[in-house]
Amino acid sequence: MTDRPNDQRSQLEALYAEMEPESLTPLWEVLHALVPREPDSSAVTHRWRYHNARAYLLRAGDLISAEQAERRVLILENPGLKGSSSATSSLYAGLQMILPGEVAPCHRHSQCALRFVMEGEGAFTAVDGEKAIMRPFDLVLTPGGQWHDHGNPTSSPMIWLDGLDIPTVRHFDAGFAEKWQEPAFPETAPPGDTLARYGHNMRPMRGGVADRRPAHQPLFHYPYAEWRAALGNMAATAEIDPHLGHALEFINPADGGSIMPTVSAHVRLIPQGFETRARRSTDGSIYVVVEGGGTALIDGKPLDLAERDIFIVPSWKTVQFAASRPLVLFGFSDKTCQQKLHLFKEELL
Ligand code: 1HN
Repeated sequence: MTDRPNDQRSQLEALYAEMEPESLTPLWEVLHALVPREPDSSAVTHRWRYHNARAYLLRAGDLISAEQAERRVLILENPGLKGSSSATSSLYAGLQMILPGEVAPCHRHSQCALRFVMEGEGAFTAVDGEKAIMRPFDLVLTPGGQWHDHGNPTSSPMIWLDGLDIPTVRHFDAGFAEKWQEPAFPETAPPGDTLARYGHNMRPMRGGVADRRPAHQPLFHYPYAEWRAALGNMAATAEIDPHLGHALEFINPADGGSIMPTVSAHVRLIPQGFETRARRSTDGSIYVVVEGGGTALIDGKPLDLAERDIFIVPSWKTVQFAASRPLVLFGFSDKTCQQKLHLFKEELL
């Protein structure tokens, strides 16, 4: 009687071994893992202390130039996704440093990138030949397919967080990249030109003449001074969302949608003493602590938060924030990409 299952098992194993060279494998051995009852991310909750990462980045700065490295970046690799260069299953994050006088040479690629400035003032990212002069906590985009180079004409190191949709593009095997023939793209417009034209809920009106900027993705600079003022005004006047705190999403002025086709980004302010209600969503997220401090309770485990910490909340893990001081967060995720695929889900607990 007990022979039968063993017999079945050994015959199945023999079948698998014979099929294997022909690249045939049994679904019934993996079905539950392929189609889990609910998301079961390999990504884990993790926090990087900015000052620790910064020290390693400065050491790398003594050893390799931005030009030699092409981009001098320490990847924030999720410990649950080792070897994948991913921070969440769909997004990459890294800390990039550019030292005084350095340039990071011009290139373009299918992948969309955002920069969130951590430290320094006055270096630039040039997008299709127009510089965005960067200040702490500015958000700068280099949308897919747009030429970009970075430079630091100041006397201090400049450090920012890079966020890219690298794992998403890799998933689709749809990425192209090329280098520009010179380190910098020729200047096409004065710094701030696009922000002036597209950054104020308006856009240039033209009688059928195409604009210099791509119609689907014109704006690429969201200065801290502007988003922080908007968030402060909201916190002073609006009723607080019990799950999010005061939260504002960055939008693309071309269509009112997310900042880029694969990436959504937002900022939030959680007042001192406020505790958000538990919430979970399918978009694994990367956060930066911009101001203040407190605790993130992720899947019941407390994570202490200090200024400039960077942390991951994986897909479908419940999260609650408690602010011991007014807590300002920047966060980004693949929410818009999931929404386009009708996959996004959130649960308010
Ligand atoms: C990239 O283009 C930048 O332009 C930074 O600063 C990080 C990581 C992988 C691929 C391209 C940049 C990147 C990247």
